[in-house]
Amino acid sequence: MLTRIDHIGIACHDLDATVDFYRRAYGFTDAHIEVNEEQGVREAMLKINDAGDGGATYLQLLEPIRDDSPIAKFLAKNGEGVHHIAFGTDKDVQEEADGIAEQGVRVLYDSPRRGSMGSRITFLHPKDCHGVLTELVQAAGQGH
Ligand code: CMX
Ligand code: CO
Repeated sequence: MLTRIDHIGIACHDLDATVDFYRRAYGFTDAHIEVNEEQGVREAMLKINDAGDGGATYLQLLEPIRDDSPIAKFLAKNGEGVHHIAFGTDKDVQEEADGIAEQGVRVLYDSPRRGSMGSRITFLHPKDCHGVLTELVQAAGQGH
């Protein structure tokens, strides 16, 4: 079952400046920064609140580290802004994705990949989700 918003992904040109904006404007100071080579990003997860299922809700700020990455392509086409939404699941993320695929939604990965903070992730095609690129997240240590 999808139990919460795990995060909203936001594409930005300058990660440090964007993190600084969210810190100054809203006081979001709990930031986890990491590089995900496979996804081609340097990213910050800003924690907004804890959630009842042991996970939490974040803003994910994404800066491209390669010109051919999905975030670089998105920025070139649209500029900065909301890139995707991510739902947290309380079960195995592949099992969750298989259930959604039965509704005719294309799942982008054959098997889950590594997301922020040791999570397991997959994506649903935006064209099958009324224009919203949608990520499914199984938080580290959850859903078994
Ligand atoms: N939201 C909504 N629509 C999007 C989109 C987005 N983020 N990205 C692309 N699209 C739309 C485009 O507008 C385009 O529509 P039109 O044909 O009507 O113009 C269509 O999808 C194809 O777009 P494209 O620019 O040609 O891009 P690609 O098909 O090469 O890639 C996608 C799109 C979703 C398959 C690719 O971005 C992807 O694999 N994403 C998953 C991985 C990812 O986004 N990683 C970064 C985040 C990592 C993380 O969250 O941890
Ligand atoms: Co994400």
